[in-house]
Amino acid sequence: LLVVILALVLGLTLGQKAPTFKATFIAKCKAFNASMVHEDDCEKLWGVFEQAYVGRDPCEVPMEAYDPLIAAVPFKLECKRMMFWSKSKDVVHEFTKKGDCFLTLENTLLGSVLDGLTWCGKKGSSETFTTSCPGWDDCVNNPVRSFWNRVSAAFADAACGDVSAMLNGSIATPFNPTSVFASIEVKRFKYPRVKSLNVVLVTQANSVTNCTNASLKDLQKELDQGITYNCKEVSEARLEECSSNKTIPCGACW
Ligand code: N1C
Repeated sequence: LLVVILALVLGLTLGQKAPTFKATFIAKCKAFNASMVHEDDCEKLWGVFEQAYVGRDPCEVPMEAYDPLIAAVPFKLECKRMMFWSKSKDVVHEFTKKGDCFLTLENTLLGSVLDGLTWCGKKGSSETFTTSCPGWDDCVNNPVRSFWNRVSAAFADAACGDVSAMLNGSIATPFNPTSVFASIEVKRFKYPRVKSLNVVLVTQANSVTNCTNASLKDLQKELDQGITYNCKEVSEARLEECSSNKTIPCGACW
């Protein structure tokens, strides 16, 4: 009997049509913060979002196409606790799950709804496609890349005080000029709104990089005059300890 039930459930699950991109967007929007977002707000937001790319050539969507979306969702967050990252997505989100220490873009409505998704439009169509869309590097003005560029710019514009950034110490160039962090976010940090940039360089046993890395010198040169720069090497093991051990207070990990 168990086998039959299992087979039935599995068959049903597999047989189900994948939810449309719109349905995923709305469901993730509603799930984000039920108390903050009204149900019809998510429907409205979808309308503003799809305007950016629907009916357009998927290589001709500039970041400005998302200006109305950004205007519709102002960042109402504590600017002092913002965390940026580059090539360290998994470890940073594992760490911010701990709770109230830091906020990443994925802790905001737009970041959480669109994280992990792919979408594009087509000339002469009013549909949203999720397959055969241009990849990140296939063309500069693709819908996904332009979205992250635009929303990251807005996120960086909202930062204030002491800003943190988790960078990857296991690669030769933790501050890569082509990354969103380097090409968009750092350029938007302005003194005196932003007082300091505190780099957490995540290291592993086989790490190739430390805080003296040449690309981090470039980062310091890029910073608006007046912003204090700090860098600290923190092992991935230590970060994991901090995420799992709730007795380590916020801010005491490094
Ligand atoms: O290019 P990156 O890193 O430097 O971008 C990370 C940087 C962070 O500080 C975020 O604020 O830019 C923001 N950001 C995201 O929050 C984000 N979530 C998911 C940028 N990109 C984001 N993604 C996806 O990760 C996006 O689709 C793109 O492909 C990667 C970029 O990650 P990266 O190169 O490690």
